[in-house]
Amino acid sequence: MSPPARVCVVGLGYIGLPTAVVLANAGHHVVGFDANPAVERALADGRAVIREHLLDERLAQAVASGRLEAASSPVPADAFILAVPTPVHGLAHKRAELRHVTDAAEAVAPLLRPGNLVILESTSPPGTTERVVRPVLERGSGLRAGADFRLAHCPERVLPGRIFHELVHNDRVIGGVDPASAEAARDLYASFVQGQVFLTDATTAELVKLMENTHRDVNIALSNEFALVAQHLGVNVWEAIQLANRHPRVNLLQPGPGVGGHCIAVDPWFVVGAAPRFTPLIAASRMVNDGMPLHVADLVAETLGGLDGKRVVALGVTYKADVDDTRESPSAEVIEHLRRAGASVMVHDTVVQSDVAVEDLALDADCLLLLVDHRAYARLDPGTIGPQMRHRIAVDTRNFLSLAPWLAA
Ligand code: SAJ
Repeated sequence: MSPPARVCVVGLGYIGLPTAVVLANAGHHVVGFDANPAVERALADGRAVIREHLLDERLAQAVASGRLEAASSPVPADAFILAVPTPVHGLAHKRAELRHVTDAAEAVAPLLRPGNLVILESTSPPGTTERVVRPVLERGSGLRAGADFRLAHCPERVLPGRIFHELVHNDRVIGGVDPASAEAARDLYASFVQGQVFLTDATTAELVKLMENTHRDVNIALSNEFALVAQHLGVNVWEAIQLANRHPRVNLLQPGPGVGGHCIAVDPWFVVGAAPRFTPLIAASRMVNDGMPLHVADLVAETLGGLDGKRVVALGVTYKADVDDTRESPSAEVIEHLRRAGASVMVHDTVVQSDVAVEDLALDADCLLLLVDHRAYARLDPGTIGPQMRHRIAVDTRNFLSLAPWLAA
């Protein structure tokens, strides 16, 4: 598909919208659809409802060029990209919710014509493209995947905050239901991807994506478990990790108050769900990471000598530093534990709300609890915050605040 094509992008979230913009600015004619009408209206006005570095200007450029438009339902196209959410639900062992994927496939199926290409970009359990999307598309179109239309899975690995850079420069893995499907998808991505593109089958591509994020989740769990061990032994885990990482082939990740976001905290469950008998380590790692918010609340309780009636200022509600995404944020769970134990918690987040100053929230507070290492928090001045507080206690779950000035205050 080297010449410009008509592309219909279904799902205009953190991945779909930047992908639609990059495709339009690469010369394709892109029509974007999202189940949320507010997203469609914003796109029609050349605006985004999400925040991402460079998105506003790149989106305005794409809309102004006439190559990116909004639609109230999917439209016929040469290629369809499904970039809809794939959350998990349930309590302990979570299961994939594929409703948005099947809804998107059902909406696209009647529009399919021979020679069309359908790409599932959503991170999905292994087998979703072959066993969920393929039958829905074939049933709804009367066409056969592979023989009549092309079908591939192309996961993304972009880092929020760097999406426009990584969409172009990251290597991509493309998995087709047959080689022709993988090649057709490669031709489309070749119009903007400068990284290397690797072709494989759909299920391998699905598993590759899950392996990338599961690897990270398991390694974060290991560092979180070391944090619990170090605390038990009276060792500074941050110092120990820094020293261990001096080994040329050791790279321990950072402990934290839990693992948030709709990727690292979610994707491992897709692997557990696909092979529960073979994934005790992956499941246990999820449990370790999901146990950190309660551990942080216990740490604050221990430090304050109890939580009832105490005033805590929580800094950071997004799932990680310098992003505005609060989905699956561990901070929310920490705050919930503290409140349930009788503490009153004032919440501040320098990225998602900045109408109140930390100094004001610190008035008569017993504890300052840093949960997210937003860059801006490095500028907090303990000299002005300390005197406001009833007790001068700070709990830093990210080893982020510089120790000397805070200890001095
Ligand atoms: N975290 C730690 N300790 C660490 C690193 C992260 O506690 O050492 C926590 C963060 O605070 C956050 C969570 O883990 O709550 C996830 O953070 P992240 O840095 O992994 O960032 P994500 O989820 O935005 O991006 C990941 C990336 N995947 C990998 O690095 C393998 C990104 O490339 C993926 O595209 C993205 O997931 C995704 O969308 O799948």
